[in-house]
Amino acid sequence: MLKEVEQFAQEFLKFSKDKPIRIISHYDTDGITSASILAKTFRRLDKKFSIKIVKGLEEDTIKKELIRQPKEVIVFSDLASGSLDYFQNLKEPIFILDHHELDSSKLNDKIKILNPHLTDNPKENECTGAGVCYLFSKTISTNNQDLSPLAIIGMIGDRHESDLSKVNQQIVRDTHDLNIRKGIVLYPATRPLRRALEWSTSPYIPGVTGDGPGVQNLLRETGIGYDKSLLDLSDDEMSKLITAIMIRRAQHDRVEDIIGNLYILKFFNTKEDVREISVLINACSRLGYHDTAITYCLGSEKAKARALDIYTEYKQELVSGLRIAEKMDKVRGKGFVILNAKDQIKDAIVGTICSMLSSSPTYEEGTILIGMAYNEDKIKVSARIVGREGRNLKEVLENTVTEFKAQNPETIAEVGGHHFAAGCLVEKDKEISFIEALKKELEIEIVKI
Ligand SMILES: [Mn+2]
Repeated sequence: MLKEVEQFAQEFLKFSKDKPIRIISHYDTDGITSASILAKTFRRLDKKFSIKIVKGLEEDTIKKELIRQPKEVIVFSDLASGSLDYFQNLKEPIFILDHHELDSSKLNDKIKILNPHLTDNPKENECTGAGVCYLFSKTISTNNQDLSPLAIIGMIGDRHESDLSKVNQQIVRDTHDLNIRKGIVLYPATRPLRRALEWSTSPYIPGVTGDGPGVQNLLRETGIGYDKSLLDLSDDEMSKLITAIMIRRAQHDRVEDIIGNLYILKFFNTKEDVREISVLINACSRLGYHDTAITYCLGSEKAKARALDIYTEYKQELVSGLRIAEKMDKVRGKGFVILNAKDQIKDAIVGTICSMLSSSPTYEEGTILIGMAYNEDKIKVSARIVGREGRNLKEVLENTVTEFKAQNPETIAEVGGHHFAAGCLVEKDKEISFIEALKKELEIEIVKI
């Protein structure tokens, strides 16, 4: 991929010589770390830049950003590969650093793009948005190799940690003060287990997550000291802990689901669990504190303190949201459950809550979980599936919206997502009509089977 990176970097440097840069990046951990790597790189080059963090690239957003041309150079990171339709009539080049799949027939000479899918060996070059940005940055100056921890955080954020590609292995090698160890994927592995267990939302442990006495029982049962961290455990203690958690998660769980690689990194001069950093960045950004997330990545102590406050509040929201979701009245059908939380759960976390419940042993494999929560005059709808097999959730929601549109032609409902996670927004005053359409779609399929 080196050849492609070099060519891209050269073109970029030439084109941005006397121009300020506009970075547009995705709002998840990978997008935030991507933007942070670029920011640091441009700062070191003494270039002027600004950053915009977005949830997705809608036509409106793109139009607004493109107005900045030709005065500014536009760089997209961790997104835009799927938005090539909007770049068919460019007058000035744009630069894209991304790893998402793309339709290469839509490329043109104004679209300058670095993406592993476009290289000779996409499998070897597989990496995240932050990985692509890091390669770019390192090509500009080898001094930027010290930014590899950010690429590692992006890698964990996008879950590339288990089967490392060649490029990812290189990024790991570039990173000093990184330790990788096999173990149970409870985080943070660096702090007392009683804490990690109480706040454990992924894996979600019934009777333990959010349950102080439940945590004590588990630790007493395994004979593990209260203040030990995961990293302190002996092999024997580790296997006792795994058993105790497996018993509580039982049903359709497999050991592989809770075992993985722990990544321990020195960040702000302390040993941190990368999974924890990744979730912290994600929490800040999802709740709208993009600046805090980025300045935290750039090493600001002040941002760190603020990020920790936001993260603590987020964890509390999640744990209480989980409890509410468990107790709530649900619409249950064969193979599906609808949780209509209305205003009891924040819309920003309803998808996460559904993801957590989908990994809990409460529901059978293949069950579709639909979470709904109010967002001002709209309802946020999130769909998740239990396990790895089952219907394509994006299709389920698309069919639902088609049916719903037949009754409500004026709706603005639009679906996003993929096979295993999808979502949409609908008008709040059409709640009942939407649920009817949803039930119809979910039940139809049962008849077909
Ligand atoms: Mn990404």
